[in-house]
Amino acid sequence: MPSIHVLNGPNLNLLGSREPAIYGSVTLAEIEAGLRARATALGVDLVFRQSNHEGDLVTWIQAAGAAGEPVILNAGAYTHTSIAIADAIKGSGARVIEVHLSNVHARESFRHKSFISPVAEGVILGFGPLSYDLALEALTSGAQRKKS
Ligand code: CA2
Repeated sequence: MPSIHVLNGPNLNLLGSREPAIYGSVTLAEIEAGLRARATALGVDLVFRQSNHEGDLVTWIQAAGAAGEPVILNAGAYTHTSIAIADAIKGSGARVIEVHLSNVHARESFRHKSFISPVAEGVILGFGPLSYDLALEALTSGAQRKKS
């Protein structure tokens, strides 16, 4: 069964506990459970991970790229800072859909910059947990990879 890697960056483990006005009240475990149910129905295996450490995300992206398996990536605040994550995507050839719970463009200007968007296949943001579901849909609907 093919695997889809769902990788979550720093502080996403705090979802549901603080800042509900921005991120809602759903926990990361609840996002995982909902996504797993959808994935099972679609016949795909999910590898769902979260780390507060940039290097973990780099390692996981490299591994997904080497395995030829796609990634749904919410890199959290590393989105706005991490050349290392962008390099891992580009260098490993990983197919990546960038997701965000919030509409980062409606927030502080430092969140408007993404180092990931230029190396991602697509970006889905602002739909809360549904952003993850839409990314899964994009990866499983037969949408063609855009060559860059
Ligand atoms: O909207 C998103 O999904 C973000 O990737 C979430 C990140 C933020 O830094 C990005 O700009 C946009 C933050 C992760 C969650 O942070 C929390 C902090 C406190 C309480 C709950 C979540």
